[in-house]
Amino acid sequence: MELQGSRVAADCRFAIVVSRFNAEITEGLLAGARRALAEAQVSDQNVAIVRVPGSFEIPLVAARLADTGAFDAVICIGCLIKGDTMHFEYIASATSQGIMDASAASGVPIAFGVLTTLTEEQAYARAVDGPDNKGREAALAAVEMATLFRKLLETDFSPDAGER
Ligand code: DLZ
Repeated sequence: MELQGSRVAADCRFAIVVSRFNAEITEGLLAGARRALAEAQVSDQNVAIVRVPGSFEIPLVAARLADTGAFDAVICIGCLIKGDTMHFEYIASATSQGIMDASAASGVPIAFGVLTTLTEEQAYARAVDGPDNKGREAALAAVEMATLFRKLLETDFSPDAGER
């Protein structure tokens, strides 16, 4: 048996958590994510967008949204740019671990669209319209995982399932 998700998620529901910190970049990532969802035939009414102050706040809100059971997947969007202090390291580590923990605890796929770059130029290059947009990549992963999870729910994995 081989299983994988699909590129079309017309009947799936998604939540996008977007950080306002570095908003010029996160809005570009959000636009990329929304375009990818539209290409996957996800209607706007099946997409909830929730804004938070910074990346550090993303995991808690992603966990809350996942726990509602209303969404097939959650997409996290943020932008951390390395500064002169240790802030970057702490927030990047807490955010990525928190998102992973939220996904594991809820059982809901949560895609990681949080940039962690050394410079602003690197961040802008990953937020422009096109195939390299990391919000787009996160949304495509969310579509694939959401549709895969639907298939996993419907699949009978018992050893004699094929004989029925
Ligand atoms: C404080 C802070 C700093 C220094 N840098 C960033 C950043 O590059 N990207 C980002 O998303 N958020 C940053 N923040 C804000 C924190 O994520 C958080 O919102 C605050 O520490 C308040 O909890």
